[in-house]
Amino acid sequence: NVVGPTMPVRNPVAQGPVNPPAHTVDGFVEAFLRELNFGQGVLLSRSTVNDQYLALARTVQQYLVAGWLETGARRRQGDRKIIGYLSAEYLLGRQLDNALMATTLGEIAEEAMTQCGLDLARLRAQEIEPGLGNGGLGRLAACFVDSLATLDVPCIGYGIRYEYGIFRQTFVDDRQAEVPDSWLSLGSPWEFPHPERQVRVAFGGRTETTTDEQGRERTTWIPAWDVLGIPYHYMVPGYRNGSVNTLRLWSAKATQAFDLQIFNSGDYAEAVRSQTFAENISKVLYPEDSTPQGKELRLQQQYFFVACSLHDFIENTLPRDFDLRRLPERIIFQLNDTHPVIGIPELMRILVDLKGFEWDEAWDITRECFAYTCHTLLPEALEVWPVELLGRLLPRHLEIIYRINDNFLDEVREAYPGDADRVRRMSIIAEGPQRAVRMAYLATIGGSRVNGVAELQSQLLREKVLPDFSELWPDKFTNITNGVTPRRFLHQANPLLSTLITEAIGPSWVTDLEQLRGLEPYADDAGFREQFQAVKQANKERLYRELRARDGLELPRHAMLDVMVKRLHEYKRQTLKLLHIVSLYDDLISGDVSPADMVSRTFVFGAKAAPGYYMAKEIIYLINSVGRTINEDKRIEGALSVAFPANYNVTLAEKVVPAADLSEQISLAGKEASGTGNMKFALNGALTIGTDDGANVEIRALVGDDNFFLFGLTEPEAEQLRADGYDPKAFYRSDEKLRRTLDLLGSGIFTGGDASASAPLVQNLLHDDPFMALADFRSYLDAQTRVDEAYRDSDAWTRSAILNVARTGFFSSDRSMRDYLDRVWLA
Ligand code: F58
Repeated sequence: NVVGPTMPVRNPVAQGPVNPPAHTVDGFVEAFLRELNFGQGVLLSRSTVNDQYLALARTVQQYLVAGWLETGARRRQGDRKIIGYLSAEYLLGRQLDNALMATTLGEIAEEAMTQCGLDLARLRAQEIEPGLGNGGLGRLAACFVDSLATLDVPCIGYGIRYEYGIFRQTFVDDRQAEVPDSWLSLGSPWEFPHPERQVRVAFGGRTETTTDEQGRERTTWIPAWDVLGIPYHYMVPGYRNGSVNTLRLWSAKATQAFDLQIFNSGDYAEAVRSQTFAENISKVLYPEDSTPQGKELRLQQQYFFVACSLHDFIENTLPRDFDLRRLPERIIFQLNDTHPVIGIPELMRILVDLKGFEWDEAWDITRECFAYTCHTLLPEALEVWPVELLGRLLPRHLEIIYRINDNFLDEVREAYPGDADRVRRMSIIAEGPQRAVRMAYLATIGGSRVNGVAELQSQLLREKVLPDFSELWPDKFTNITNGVTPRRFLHQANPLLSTLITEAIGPSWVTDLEQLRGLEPYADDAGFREQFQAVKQANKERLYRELRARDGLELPRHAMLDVMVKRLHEYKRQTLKLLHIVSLYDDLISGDVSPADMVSRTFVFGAKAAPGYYMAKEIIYLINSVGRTINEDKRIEGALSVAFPANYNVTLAEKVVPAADLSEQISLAGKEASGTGNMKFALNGALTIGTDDGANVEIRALVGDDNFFLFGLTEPEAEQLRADGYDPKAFYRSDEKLRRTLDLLGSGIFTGGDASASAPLVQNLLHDDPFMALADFRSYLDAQTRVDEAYRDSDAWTRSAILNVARTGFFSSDRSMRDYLDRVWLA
């Protein structure tokens, strides 16, 4: 229960880190009890589950810290180039499991907790995951830092320590309601605050230009206000290689807590007004999606974390007298989408205004220090900042952007004499409807490389989004197909499959995922197929237990598990999935198909809608309404059921993905940049029904047409249809099944008899349907019929599932990282 101060302090005066606790159950128990007693200040007998969780987390950290300190020292001594990953989002997921896996402490911790009379699983469940991201983009950043640590590549992940991450989703009367995500409320054992390494970040004010004795113009920025950035460090352990990188997230703090005079006068609210204002900067992650909003604070957030990060690297990470002309040898800042692009003018400001560089030399350095990844194809998702706003918040940066633009447009004029239209098209400054800075253009001009995240998107990026730039600089553009970490999404999330794989091909696939190829012959081995099926069934039951405990959902044990989990967006077409469900329900209640003849399916949805995205919220409402009606209808004898657990997140994904039979990747072709959920499902042996979009294209090429259900318009076909004047009504009129399905959805039977409740979506589909769900409906239904047929032959299905696992090793984020190293960072 209590430990005395018996542990010797090993080398109190040494330079290196002290030794971690012994890698034994006894060593673990002792370290754990010390954390509980001295860290939490409680006895085991009086401790709460939260005390125990916090002590456990700190214990596991003790084993990692030596590697962390040693890695840091090694990095500082060496002169390797560092990857500065700049990302406004990191969707990390729970840390404890990951740390146990990285340190091979899983079994020791389990036994140690048992010896203390505790249940490791219960303590694991106590952790609130840091949801510091919206979806794919934020999760990708988390996968990338995992892979870089595993590859022992020097990387600092820079971002924002939001006090509130992505909102917690609940459903009230089938509609989404958002609750703040107070992930820090019970303590955050994984972070190391460093207030002494605070950085001051300025905003607003004006600039002044003077001429020095040599006749050179020098500009000074006289800001109006400032905030402090406090770094919080997090360990990013590599997989069992002792290497631990750092994630450095910035928290905003007011330069002055309050105005003492005003406070003493009794106006307490006014006394802390400026503090509240400043600290709002890292208060909450903005889940804005449809169009960028919450504008001003968002730009503040972006500049805040980028300014902190650049300062941190140049002043605190580089050796003291480092020659900044050699900066590109030591750092490449990877811009995760346009959110950190303000870093380009910020580095110019540092070099020119603060370090005295000439413009041209500073520009040559800057361009080598940045590279840009674009994660979208939707024009409305490309960030632009009104000139008025940017100039008000960052007057010096706006001047710098103008000068970058002037120089760049001179280059364009020289390359294309007399082509004024091209100059206007390529300008960083959009002239109308309001003057605005196009951040993707700034990133393309100011970076050494631009990449898309899957083959098709990279091609469309060159041809449609940035065609003038790819014509001017064809070599600047490249593709790097996304990947996911096999540690979290296969080894950790799917321990049963992981064991089965290791028994077949040995353990090294975990860091060399192409080895999964070795499973191919097992697809034809009946005994292996049986084991594979048993794993899938066990994973389904694990999910059902979880959904029962977490959401009170009761699901049938034997049904095809048909899963669509991703952000809610019209282009991803959750609506098309809904139409499929309604059409099957129609088959049943009209008597066309008897429940016994239908392949029973359980549909699982997981999706958050951006709070300001009206149509997305209507879609959530209708999924819930349809689901409720179907689940309660006794006539269909449980042939169909729908589960929409609220608050889908990384933690739930780790249970959902391994259980799925069918993965829904049904975006309109040409809209999904890549997708990464699609990769996770295939790697866990789900078959994909999907369009020719994003990384689906590459998944299908690898797994083969026989092991993938393709449907829908291709990107050129969708473009053509749009050009010809897309009329959703025409599809409604000519396809009876579609008509019945939409009529049923709009009839009110799902919405308590109130037809008007489904009208916003139904009318939108009939009259606008911007993502062509009606055009793809027939093809989707046919593909789903093929799915049913395939599923009836469970042996053949399992064979396909195994081949999906065997052939998708390409989608490891380790491979993505090697591609970035080859084509971007060390190119
Ligand atoms: C996603 N973008 C893409 N954005 O949609 C997906 O195809 C891709 O696989 C993934 O990036 C990784 O490359 C994405 O998740 C966001 O979450 C935005 C962040 C900023 C606010 C609006 C949503």
